Amino acid sequence: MKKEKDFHLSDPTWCKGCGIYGIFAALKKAAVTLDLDPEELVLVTGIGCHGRLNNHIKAYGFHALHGRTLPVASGIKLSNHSLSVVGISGDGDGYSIGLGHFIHAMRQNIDITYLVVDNRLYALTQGQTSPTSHMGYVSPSAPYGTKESPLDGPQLALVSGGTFIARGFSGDPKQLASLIEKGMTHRGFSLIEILSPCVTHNKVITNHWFRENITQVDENPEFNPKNKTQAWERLTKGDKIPVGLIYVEEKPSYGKLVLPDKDHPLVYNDLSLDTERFEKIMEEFK
Ligand SMILES: Cc1ncc(C[n+]2csc(CCOP(=O)(O)OP(=O)(O)O)c2C)c(N)n1
Ligand code: SF4
Repeated sequence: MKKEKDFHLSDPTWCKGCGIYGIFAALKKAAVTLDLDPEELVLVTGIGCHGRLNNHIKAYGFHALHGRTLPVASGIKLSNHSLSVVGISGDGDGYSIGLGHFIHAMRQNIDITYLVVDNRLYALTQGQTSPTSHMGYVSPSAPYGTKESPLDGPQLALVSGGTFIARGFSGDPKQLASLIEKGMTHRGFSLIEILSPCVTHNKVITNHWFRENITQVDENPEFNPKNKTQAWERLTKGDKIPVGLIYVEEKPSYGKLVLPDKDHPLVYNDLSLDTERFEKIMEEFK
């Protein structure tokens, strides 16, 4: 059995107190609980402070273009389905430039886990307004205050056909690790949005603010995450931000539907190169 230190490649350099440290801890914990080997895990990240997560975790890593986490993660999973693939985006990366991919990956139900680090701004580029920034947020890109309503990722996921929708908080890495484990065990697309303070640029939505403004979905014993109506009500009613496993549904994943043939080379993972075919293709492009 591996230990968390087996997934620790190097010490991170995020600002002191940054929420991403909690996500770093939770990811390593989830990998240990799932009894993974580093070579069975792939972390695909976008561009942003969150993007440094794969620099410090011992696993395969792919630092994708800004907003392109999901196409890369989907491609890796569909070409080698034995890997555990985790995509990681920021709220800018995932809900702005990468939003089209988010909706399509959701309805395709590709078997990957997607973590969206929601610090409510573009952190790496110095705190500009992002799609989840609150109305009135004064930022370098909105000096008179943000005039747009924020986007809610889990709400969008539910109406886009998401089959596993959860929200965690970087200040509770134990619960977050358990949500990541459940997401990675789910056979289909799993979204885990992670509330995570940016202590350097966000002086309003702080760690304390998140603690004061979240509510646990399982506090209500009547809540059933398999009930879509209840999930929608939980996501849209009330003043507090629901945290926990919000919705889960069993549905065949994209991989199961497109690769039903057990003898298909991708299914038994024979990724050896068919040299003859490859040379023929290359010849056509000469
Ligand atoms: C195509 C493209 N557009 C814009 C940028 C500039 N850029 C780099 S990171 C970033 C936003 C980062 O915000 P987010 O995705 O929320 O990540 P965070 O830094 O908050 O973790 C932007 C706009 C880029 N690298 N590539
Ligand atoms: S700028 Fe914000 S998100 Fe980036 S490392 Fe610092 S605290 Fe974390």
